[in-house]
Amino acid sequence: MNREVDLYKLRINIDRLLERLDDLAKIGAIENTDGCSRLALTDEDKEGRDLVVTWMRDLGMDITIDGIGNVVAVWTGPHTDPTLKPVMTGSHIDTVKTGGRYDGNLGVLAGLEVVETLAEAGISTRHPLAVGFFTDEEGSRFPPDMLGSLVYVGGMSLEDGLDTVGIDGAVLGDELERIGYRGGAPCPAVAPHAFVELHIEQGPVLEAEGVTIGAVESVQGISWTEITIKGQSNHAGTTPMHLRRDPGYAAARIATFVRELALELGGRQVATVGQIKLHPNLVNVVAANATITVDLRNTEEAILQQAEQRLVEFCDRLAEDEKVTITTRSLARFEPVVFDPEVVDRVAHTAAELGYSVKRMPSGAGHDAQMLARVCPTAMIFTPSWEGLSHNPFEFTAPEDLEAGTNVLLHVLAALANENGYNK
Ligand code: HGY
Ligand code: MN
Ligand code: MN
Repeated sequence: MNREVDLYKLRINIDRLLERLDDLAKIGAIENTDGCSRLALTDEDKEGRDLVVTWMRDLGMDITIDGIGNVVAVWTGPHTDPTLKPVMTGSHIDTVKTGGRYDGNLGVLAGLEVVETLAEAGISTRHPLAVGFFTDEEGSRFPPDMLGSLVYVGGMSLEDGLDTVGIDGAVLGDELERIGYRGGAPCPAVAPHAFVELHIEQGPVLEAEGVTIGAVESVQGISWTEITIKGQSNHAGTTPMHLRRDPGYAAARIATFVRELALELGGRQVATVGQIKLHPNLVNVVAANATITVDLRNTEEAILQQAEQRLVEFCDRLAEDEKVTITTRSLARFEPVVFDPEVVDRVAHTAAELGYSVKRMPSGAGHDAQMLARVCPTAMIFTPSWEGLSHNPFEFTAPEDLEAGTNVLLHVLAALANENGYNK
């Protein structure tokens, strides 16, 4: 029996969620901060996976691991129809090297909190509930980002995923084998009934406007390019300026160009140079070569394409002027994604009915939800980020906001899994 009135009054246990967040953050903890470092498929990632799988098992969930290491746990309550497709939530537990404890981790642990809250209340949903974590969402070790969920929905073949070479030369499939998470469940997976991801905003908007919940309507387009510049190594003291073919200088020009380009295009255009490597990287040597990464993003696909084209043209001119050779390699390219309006409405209405302030907004960051949106009705829930900080060990979201986001997740998932629109 589904005691709907009880369901409506149900709220999550924030202390239990905070404790799990704390326990997971201890793995790969970054000294003197609350952050953690668990790059995809490292020993720390394995340890984090093992802990979350243990919690899934303790909740009596049915766990599957697929060929790219995505882990999905399914919960069926006493009155669940196991033949129905699960309503799914989840995110990622891999982090960037200087990560916070909430990015991704909140979405996975909030999913477990929802299951535990329903189970202890003796309330089950018609559709099963699934909680997953996807491999290599960050993509900073093995580009592109959202690699695991991309394979999960069939956007990348399993073989290509496994053959991906990391920035450290490691092969993804070997690392997956090494940590014992190369599973047997098929990729792509059977699409869930719906997918909702809870995530910190990782930006300044909700905090600046004093809003508790973001009803995320879309994710902006992403373009990652690795640019390799080859010049001529030479003596820093003896080489006249007009004889130099200096990749270090060329890399610096690209970095300033993309900043100026973003400011010129305006709107939501952003541009980031996150990585610059010089070789031999010595104080008295004109570099032989340089590698630089450029991350361009925009909510408008056409403008993102314009930005990419301007970068190509700039590099062509620069190569000629500086007598260097410039080659580029795309590391990630995803068009903007619009979430399912009905699910977004459900997030917004649920937040309001629970008494939280809510704002409809786009996501600046990439998320696994943008891949699940290819195969089922999908949306996201945001909670505020302190000072908009993320991909930074000092990332923080207040407990009351974590609680609010997880309560919204509980009731959105329950409504979708009961299809009774009880809180439409
Ligand atoms: O790059 C991103 O937006 C995400 O953190 N992977
Ligand atoms: Mn994330
Ligand atoms: Mn991230």
